[in-house]
Parts: sequence; C-alpha cells; structure tokens
Amino acid sequence: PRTIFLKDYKKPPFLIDETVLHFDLSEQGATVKSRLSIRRNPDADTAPQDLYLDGVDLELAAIAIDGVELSGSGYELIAEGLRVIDVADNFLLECETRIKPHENTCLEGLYKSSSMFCTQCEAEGFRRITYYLDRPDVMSRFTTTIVADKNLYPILLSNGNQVERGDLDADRHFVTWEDPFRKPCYLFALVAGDLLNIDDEYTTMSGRKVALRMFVEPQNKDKCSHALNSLKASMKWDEEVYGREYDLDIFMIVAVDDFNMGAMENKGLNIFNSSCVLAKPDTATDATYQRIEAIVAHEYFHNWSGNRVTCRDWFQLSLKEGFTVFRDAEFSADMNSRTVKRIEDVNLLRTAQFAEDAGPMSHPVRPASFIEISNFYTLTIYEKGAEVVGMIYRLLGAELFRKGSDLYFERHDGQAVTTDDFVQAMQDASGKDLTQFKRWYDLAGTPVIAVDYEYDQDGQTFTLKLSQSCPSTAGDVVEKPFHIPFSFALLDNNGCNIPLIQDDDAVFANAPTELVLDFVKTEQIFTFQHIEKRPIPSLLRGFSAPVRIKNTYSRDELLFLMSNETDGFNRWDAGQKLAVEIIREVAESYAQGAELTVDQRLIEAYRGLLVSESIDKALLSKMLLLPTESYLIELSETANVDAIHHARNFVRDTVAKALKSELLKCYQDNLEAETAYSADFRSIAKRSLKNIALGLLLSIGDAEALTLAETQFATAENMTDESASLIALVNSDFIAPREAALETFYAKWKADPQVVEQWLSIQCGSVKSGSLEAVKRLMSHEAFDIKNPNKVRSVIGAFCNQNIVSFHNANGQGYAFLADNVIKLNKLNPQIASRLVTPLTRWKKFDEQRQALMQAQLKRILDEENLSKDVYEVVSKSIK
Ligand code: BAL
Ligand code: ZN
Repeated sequence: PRTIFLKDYKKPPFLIDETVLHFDLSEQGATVKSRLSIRRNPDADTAPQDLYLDGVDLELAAIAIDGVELSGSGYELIAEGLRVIDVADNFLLECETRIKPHENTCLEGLYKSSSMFCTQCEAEGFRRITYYLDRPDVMSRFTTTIVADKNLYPILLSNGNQVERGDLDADRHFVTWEDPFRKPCYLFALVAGDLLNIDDEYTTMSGRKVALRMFVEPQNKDKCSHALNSLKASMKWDEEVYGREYDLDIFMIVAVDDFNMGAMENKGLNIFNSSCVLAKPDTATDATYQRIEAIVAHEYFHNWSGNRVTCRDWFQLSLKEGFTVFRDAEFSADMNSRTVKRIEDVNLLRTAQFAEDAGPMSHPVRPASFIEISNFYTLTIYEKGAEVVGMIYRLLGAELFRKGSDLYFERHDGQAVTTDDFVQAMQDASGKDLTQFKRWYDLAGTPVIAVDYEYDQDGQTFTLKLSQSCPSTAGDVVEKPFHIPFSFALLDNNGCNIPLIQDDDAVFANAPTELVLDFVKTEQIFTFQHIEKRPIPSLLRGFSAPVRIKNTYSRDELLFLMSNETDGFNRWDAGQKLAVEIIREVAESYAQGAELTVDQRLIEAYRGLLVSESIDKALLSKMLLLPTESYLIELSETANVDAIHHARNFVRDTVAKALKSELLKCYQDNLEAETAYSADFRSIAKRSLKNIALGLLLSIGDAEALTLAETQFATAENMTDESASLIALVNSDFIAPREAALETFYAKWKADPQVVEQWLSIQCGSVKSGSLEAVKRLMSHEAFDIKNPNKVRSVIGAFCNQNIVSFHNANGQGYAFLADNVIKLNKLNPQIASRLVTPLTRWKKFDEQRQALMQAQLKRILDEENLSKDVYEVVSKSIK
C-alpha cells in the first residue's frame, strides 16, 4: 500500500461547481447517476490533460461528456478510480454507476442498516457511491434526487432543503433536496427508510425559525427528547459563546444501529449511531445521557468548525476535530460540573492518548503521512488536538480567543484551510506570537516537565525551575522546546492562594493569585517575591497543558492538597497521585510475595472526604475512584498486569472494609426518593456516589450490601441504578445472585439493542464473569452480531480493553482470540478491525514473554492475504 505525504499536497487541477445526483434505490442495488459541472482550477499547481476521479467498488454503466457518450478510448478504469482522457477546460460529465448497498459490510459509502439505507462518507466513502474528486478541498453545490419504493421507504432525506417531491409509477416516489452551501463530498448524506419523525423548533438569535427533526425507527420514538434538548442548548450556546448562528431552515438527526463512528456532521443531516443519540431514563445511564449531550453538541458545532470552514486535506483533520472537541468540552463544562468534565477528559487523555503517543502509531496532531486516513481518527487528532486549542485559549484568554475565532470564521468562511490558517487567525487577532507554539502541531510525543523549587526564608522569595524534554517514539529526545502554558499558584498552609508578585514594582493588592506562565525554554526560572512563609506550589492547574509532570510532592503534601487545594482538578489529581504511589507499593510487595499493607493515611484521607460537609458531591464521586488498571499500566515502564490487578483490588478492599460504615451512610444519604429522573449534574453526582459506595461494599462480600444491591436491582426506576447494581453484582463473589441478575436483565431488555450492548459489555469487561470461554460463548449468543460495530465493541472491545488480566493471561489465548477476530473483521469491516487491534500494538508495555506472544499474533495477522490498508498500516507499523 502507498503512503501519502503532506509535503506532496497539490491544489486540485479541476473543480466541480455543481453536483447533481440521482439515486434509484431498490433491494437489488442502487443506480447512481451524476452530472458534474467541471472546470479547470485557475490556481492549480499542475495542468494535466486527463481528469482522474476516485471510485471504489463501482460498476460503471455509462459515461458521457457534454451529452456525448464516451467510447472506450475516452476513458480508462484504473485501480480505485477512473481516468477521463484529454478533457477540455469546462465540461459536463455524466456517469451512471451501480452499487450494492445490501452487500456493503464496511459501512462506508451507501449501505443498509436494518431496513434503511444510509451513508457514511467521511473520510473517503463518497468514492464508493460514484466517481468523484473525493477530497475535502473540492467544494460543490449538491442537488440530490432519491427514488425508492413508497411503502418501504416513505422517508427520503439528503442535505439542505427539500425542493420537490412526487409519486411515480409502481408505488415509487421521489424527493429532491438542494443544499445551498458548497461542501466537500465527505459531508454528503442520504437516508431512506420507514422512519418516524419527532419535531421541535428553535428560534435563532436573529429571529429565524429552524425546524428540528429527529428521524428514528418507530420503536424509538420515546427516546428523542434528550437529544433534541441537547441540540437546542447547543444552538443557543454557540450563539452566545461564539456568535455562530445556524444557517439552514431545517436541522435533521437520524439514528442508525450500524455505524462505525459515534456520529457524523453531514450538512443539515447529522447521522448518529443509535447508542449516541437515543435515550430514555429506563434504558440509558447517566453516562449515556452526558455522552449524548456532548456528541449532539459536537456534531452541531461542526456546522461552523468543519462545514462552513473545512479542511484543505486530511492531514488537517484536527483543524475541525480538535477545535470542535474543545468547543464541545467547554459546552459540557458550562452545562455540568466544569471540574468533573476536566477530570474525565484528562483521565482519557493520560490513559489512552499518552499511550497512543508512546506507541507505534504515534503521530503529531498534524500528521506528515498516512496509508489509510481512517486510521487517523485518533485520540491524538481529537483529544490532544483539543488540548492544543485549549492551550491557545489559555495563552490568549477568553476575550482574545473569541476575537481570534471571529476572525477565523470571517476570513475563511466557505474555504478549505489548514491548521496554520487557524493559528494565524488567532495570532493576528490577539497580537500574541504563536510561532513557537505551532510545534505542538508537528511534533509527536508527550513532553515531560521536571519541576524544582526553592523557598528562601530570608529573601522571602520562591523560585520555580521548570525543565522540559520530549521523548520521541524513536527513543531519542526532541530538542526544541514547546511553548507551554503552565498554570500556577502558591498555597499557604491554610490552603489559601498567595498573591504572585514577580516584579517588585507590582502593586501588592492587585497581584494575581494564579498565573499562566509562558514556559518556552528548555529550562526556565520564575521567581516570586514577598512570600512570607514556605508555600506549597500548585502546579499545572486544571491540567493546563498535555504533558507528564514528574511528581514532586511528598505523601503528606499530597494529603494536604487532597483536602485543601483550591483548584478542583489538582485536588482530584493529588488523590490520584497518592493512590498510584500506594498501589504501586502494594504491587511491588505482591510481586515479591511479601505481606500486603495499605498506608493508613490513604484510608484516613478517604474517610475525611466521606465525612466532609463541604466537598462538592460531583468532585467527591470522582475522588473516590481509584486510578484504573489501564492508567496504572500506562504509568509503568514494564507493567506487571497481575500485580497491578491484585494490588488495586487489595487497596480498594482494604479501604472499603475500613470505611464500611461511612460507605453505608454515603449510600443511604444519597438514596433519594426519586421524583422524576433528571440528568442534571447534581442528581447524577448523587446517583454516582450512592452507586460507588454500593460497588465498594459489594466487592468486600458484605451481606448487607448484597441485600441493598438486589433490592436496587429489582426496584430501580432508571437504568443508571439498575445497571450499577448489576455491575456491582457481576463484579462481586456472589455467584448465584450475579448469574440470576444477568439472566433477569437480559430477559427484560433483550428487545432493546442499546441495553443489550450494556449487558454484553458489563459481562465481557468483568474479570469475574468475562472469562475467555464465557466471552466466546457470548459470541454465539443471539444477542451478538459480528457485522454490528456496537456489538463488536461491547464484546471483543470490552474484553480486550477492560478485562485486562483475562486478556493478558500469560497463556496468550486472549491475544490469539483478538487476532482471530481482527482477521475475520478485516474482510467485513476494515475500520473496525483496525481499531480493534490496538491492544496488541501496546506490546512494549509488557514482559518479554507476553511481548513475544503479542508479536506472534501481529505477525499472524500480517501474513493474511488481502489485508485491508487499514489493518496493514496499524499492524505493519506495530511489528518489531
Ligand atoms: N467527523 C467524524 C465524526 C465526528 O468527529 O464528528
Ligand atoms: Zn467531529
């Protein structure tokens, strides 16, 4: 397979002004007729004689230029495309292609999901629909007519506004849609099905009424209100915070069950994975409610950051994704607890993106090359990309950032641009030099910051010395320093912020108590004056940059910060750091066969949190969770999986035993007599606290807790409480109650795919119920379907990513299981196969024996014939 390089980018030699599409859909297949008004690009870098169009798995039935059918000498079918020979400067190209949506299992292009037709064109799916210039810098006006059976497909949708509809012979009908906005073909969408619509309305800030319409299969009609409410909140937020108004008269959302991604921002017609949009209290958990709010917002925000201003090429993917994730994170923070949102995002970043950035697929936020772009919808592009935008926000401040985003949207509306254009707009609007900052886009790896500090009692000065380095994946060190916004404060021994005076002339009263330091050199010293007593520094507040920071604190300082830090994120992080240290200590003892003990100070710290009257419940619910096994593995040089698992459980159980009465009280205190379910963050925090307490109590085999869990399971009025009690039972040693609960749950919910996905992943992700044999049995269960990505993620994904000791069993059978399924899925759905293989690519973290077993499975995959580009790229880059 061919590698594509950013440095080889050339402007498109041809442009397509108008795209007129005609789809004839039937059970046997689809016929697609296209009429493309093509002209040479006056700004092109090259002027070839021939026109090259992209096309994959298409049957060409007819081709004509300016109404004249082309003979065989006028064109040539080539690998993944079509060459039209010797074309003029302006012409109308007409093509008729036949495709087979019902045989399309890769879920790219046009395919069938249960009884409906739908599309997924990003990144390069449109070429599976018709021959086209399938690249984001070719933007065209689309008119789309869909013809289909009127009874089977009463609803026919595409982008923009509906302009015509009518009946045809033989019970068929048509609808024509016109999108007034020029767009790249990756934003094209089509849906045809027997769907119900749930309608709402939004009045924009300029007073225009926009119809909001959600299309679902009839059984899901009562699962739309949360998504529609989230959509209205997003529309309002984008007006208030970014001054961005929606631009069409209708905004449509469709839910489909078979979908590779979470959702897709097609212009005016967002298509969602059912699991990321459908919710009602008795079937969706609080976490799902919050995920839906965030994803609906994310897709909506793309209308400006992605659609109105799009990417020049796919190397710029983070231009729209990083910025839009930053926007949706701010939205969620405004709607919920800002601190908790930050904790969740940083947890994901540090656990999974840092691992990606230290692994074989490590790449910069703006990659320099790829084989298959689908492999680059990564945590680095999305989450680190959002952190990079967040750092610009922190360096500029809210006001200048808004000036920058206004300039960006104004300057580039209707264009396909680069991350450099984004940074330039931020720089031009703010006057802040971002030249050095741009390194964040081009260099891979996670910078490491070493912190050193000194307090001088006589001089009353505090000196902070920061050093940075960045190990690259090649094992060397990136020499050039990054521009890092380092958020900083000093706390006195009551936990109060001390004024930060860097310059003696500063007026004391106006001195800030928190600073974003511009850390731009390899080593840099910052000095603060008039510090009367030895302070405790508060470092990298709110996780102001995506870096590793070497721990500088003693255990007593961490304990102090756990109860006194005024930055919520850092308060939580102090607890995590302390727990990591203590679990590691226990893991070492476990590995040496020594007696296990838990530092009593951790227990007392948790007791203090549980009895605290003042702590915010949302924060407390996060502070009571120990670092995950995945995070502990990520922090290890060579991870001893069994020791980590046992040590973490030992610490958890020791804490739970010691704090049994506090946990029982916590459970009771938060056991509210629910009126109606509410997904507001305070209610979520209460449920979360109650369920964490229940889980901890059940993990120590507490009989009283068993009764509580069984009662909660039987009487729960919402899925959060029902599934939390199921999870607690599944992860307990009460075998009979566990099996009974699993059976009852399935019998109750087997008709609801979103709940069945939870049922599968709860079992497969648990070491207690998810043995490899049990997981294999579930793959033959009626609930499993290897062609459905959600089911694959719930079973194979949950086993390999969450059930860590089982997957990493030293017998290597977990690895072979994953490889078997990657090989199977490579043929059916390469995107899912390539994503699934990730845990095998992390072999470097494990002992030599496991490394060899993991490598052997990677080699076995690589030896497969007809390996997709997707799987080939990930596996070949991951082999030693
Ligand atoms: N553009 C692909 C799905 C998303 O990030 O919104
Ligand atoms: Zn996105």
